[in-house]
Amino acid sequence: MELKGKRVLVVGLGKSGLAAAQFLKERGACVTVSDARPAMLIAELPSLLEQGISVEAGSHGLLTFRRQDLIVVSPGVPSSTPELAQVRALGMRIIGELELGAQYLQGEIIAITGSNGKTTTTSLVGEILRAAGKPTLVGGNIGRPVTAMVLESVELSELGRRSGQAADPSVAHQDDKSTVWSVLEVSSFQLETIEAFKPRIAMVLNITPDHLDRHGSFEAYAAAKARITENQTAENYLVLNGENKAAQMVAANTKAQIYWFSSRRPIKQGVFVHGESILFVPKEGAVAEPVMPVVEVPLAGSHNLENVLAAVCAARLAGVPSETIRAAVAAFKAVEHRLEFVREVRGVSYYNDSKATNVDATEKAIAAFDGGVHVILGGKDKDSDYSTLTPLLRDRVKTVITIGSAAEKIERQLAGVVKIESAETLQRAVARAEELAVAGDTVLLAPACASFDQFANYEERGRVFKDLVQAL
Ligand code: UMA
Repeated sequence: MELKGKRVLVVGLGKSGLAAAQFLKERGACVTVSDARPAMLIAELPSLLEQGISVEAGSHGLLTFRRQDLIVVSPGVPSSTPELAQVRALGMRIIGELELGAQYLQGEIIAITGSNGKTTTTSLVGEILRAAGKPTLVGGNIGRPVTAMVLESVELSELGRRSGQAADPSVAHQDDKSTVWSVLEVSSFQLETIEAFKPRIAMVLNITPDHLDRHGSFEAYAAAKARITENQTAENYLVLNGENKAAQMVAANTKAQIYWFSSRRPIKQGVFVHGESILFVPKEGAVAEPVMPVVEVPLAGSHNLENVLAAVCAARLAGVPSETIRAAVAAFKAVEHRLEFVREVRGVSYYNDSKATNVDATEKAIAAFDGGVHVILGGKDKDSDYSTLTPLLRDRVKTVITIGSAAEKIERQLAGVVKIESAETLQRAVARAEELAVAGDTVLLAPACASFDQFANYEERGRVFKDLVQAL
């Protein structure tokens, strides 16, 4: 893509917008950024202006949008934003930050999407590839914009070339020690605005209801996720969860080679659990290779076992030997805010799963414990149906403690199912949980909601929870 001299508008000035604006500027584009926030809230304003980047703040102006050759949107900006809808109707080119960055990344891409488990799986795949000695970068929705990864991918790739490890250029897709691997966590928001994004290995871990407020329907949300394979060809791989209906449906629309993973039954090509072992079948009809014993998986919960199976599959497809995978998985530590053990206080265990920002994730978090759970639910509602938690709450939960703006809806939908207490704030919720819990119980922050009503993001919510628990 030729950027020199092009007028490019970046919409949204969070992490992605900032990285994209700087990336575009470095490549000679004439860059404007537009953010709905008032100028006084944009800390980077002086430095942007100093770099010669124009800034529109406080609202989006249609004229600014119309004046461009290209528009790059941040993931959090809905495509229904009126100014975007209007210039799209005029035929203007609109891409996301992921698409922009991915066009310039060197080497191969492993892209991981799913409603839950993306971050853990992305981190784990990254760790395994690093353990195998492959030049590896990890980014995307996990927190590092793709445009911010490009420079490092170019440098790593040149380093490999100079050290004489380059592959024979006449052989397509030949992997070698110098191939840079970018492991990207990708969200439905990012996939909505791709054009040519083409991962060597794409993975759909699961698709369950989330972000319905943004996508409008589950079908639209699933369709956005399915775009991960849209540009893949027969040399590429698509790794799918054999036990998740919506993920299975992605198989109908791909040209890539499909690999399945399953924790419940043997499958013909991919990774599955058989007895006490994790096995990989490299090709339909081939003998299953043992990768590692299940007991060596260090993460709690059956959902995490699925994440491990998916990561094993991607790593084998990227050419990592089983012994390396086994050692890297066994050494892997739970990612912060994902069913993270915080502390035991008077026999009560406290877990931080602040990343459980939807009902399905909360369901999985609760299911990781046998019973005696006091769960903190609430935050900003995303048009979710909390009543689907009913059987699990009856089975394993002693108390639901609600916080945030979704509290009333949660209390209404779960009335009569289990004891519910309203705490409003996380601080009061932790204090109340401490009073209610007895030795052997678990206090779990797994809110099933976004955090934005009371916190900057789920990370801040998780850190506040951990601080409160440490102070008990
Ligand atoms: N904004 C506008 N106009 C709008 C909407 C927003 O100008 O109509 C502005 C806001 O005022 C703000 C900026 O856009 O200044 C925020 O942009 P953003 O929401 O895209 O946030 P970033 O900081 O760029 O973070 C994004 C991802 N955020 C979202 O998808 C909401 C981060 O994922 C990601 O880590 C980061 O890019 C780097 O790739 C977060 C997330 O919550 C963790 N993701 C969702 C999830 O995991 O469920 C998808």
